[in-house]
Amino acid sequence: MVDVVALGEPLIQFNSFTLGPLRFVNYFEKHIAGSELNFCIAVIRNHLSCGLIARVGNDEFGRNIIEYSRSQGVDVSQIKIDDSFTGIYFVQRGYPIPLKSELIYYRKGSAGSKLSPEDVNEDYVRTAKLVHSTGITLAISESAKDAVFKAFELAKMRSFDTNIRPKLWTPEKARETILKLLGKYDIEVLITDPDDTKILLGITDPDEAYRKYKELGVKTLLYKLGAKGAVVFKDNLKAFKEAYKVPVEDPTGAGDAMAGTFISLYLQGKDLEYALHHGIVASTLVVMVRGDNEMTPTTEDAERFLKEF
Ligand code: ADP
Ligand code: CKP
Ligand code: MG
Ligand code: MG
Repeated sequence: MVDVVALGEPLIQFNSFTLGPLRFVNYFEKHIAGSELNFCIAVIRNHLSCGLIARVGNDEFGRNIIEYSRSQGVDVSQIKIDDSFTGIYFVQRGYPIPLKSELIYYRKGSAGSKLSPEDVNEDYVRTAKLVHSTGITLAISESAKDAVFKAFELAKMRSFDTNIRPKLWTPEKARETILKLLGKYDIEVLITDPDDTKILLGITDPDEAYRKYKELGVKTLLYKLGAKGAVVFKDNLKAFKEAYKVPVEDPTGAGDAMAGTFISLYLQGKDLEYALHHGIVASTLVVMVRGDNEMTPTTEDAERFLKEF
């Protein structure tokens, strides 16, 4: 039994050691990532337990993901070994947009994309406080999408990060599928941003977005504004926190660190501002390095950051 369950595809990340187009990059640094795994690690750093429902390949990378996840405290009992290969991707940094990264995936047909409803253990999901997934899992395959719907059906409470990846599906398909999910299930915390909201609702204004998402059954909205910071809404409460100005090495994974940190503290009954501030701290540390989850702080380390920085 775990506090939080996440469903998604863990991936091997090859992060460019130097900036620029991949064809000129000679060295890559390996990291373990994937949005929902990053999220789980952030939940755990904030002292709740978390398990990942996923598949990895029967290969060295699959074993690497399981061993790394276990070493970070993730409950790996629901990670299955599949005969397909483990998905990988490369991170191209700082080109053509300075301070931004581009993800180049080699994941079509991967073990992770074979995730299916039969992988969703009913007791495991039912007993968790909250079930989390993202638009990435909805996009990678029909069976993975069905797994998310099944888990959300069984869940006591749900959080969802829209994470629309234009390389994985069209905006039309993303809108149709995500709106179907939001229409069907009440979402305790929705994590999204203006780009995704433009695709989903045709608007970007945070207050207007909250009104519309609320009509769809969203209770709390965590609205990320990239280098500007983030804003959170719940009932009549609204809190904004500016991002910190720090050197950016690779922003990949910042949203997941923020989401997992926020949810973990939210579930522990911390107030919105406390959870938001800790989410901002986690994402700040993550953008400063290559790798999506190594820098995600514990609650105590984030408190030190807030006092001393
Ligand atoms: P995602 O990684 O999901 O795309 P964002 O890009 O909105 O999410 O980033 C999430 C959080 O990470 C932001 O709210 C902010 O706190 C932090 N962040 C992102 N980009 C920067 C940046 N360039 N400088 C400082 N903080 C950043
Ligand atoms: O939205 P974020 O930058 O926080 O997400 C990053 C993750 O799963 C990254 O680990 C990558 O593997 C992915 O999103 C993805 O599939 O794009
Ligand atoms: Mg971003
Ligand atoms: Mg994101």
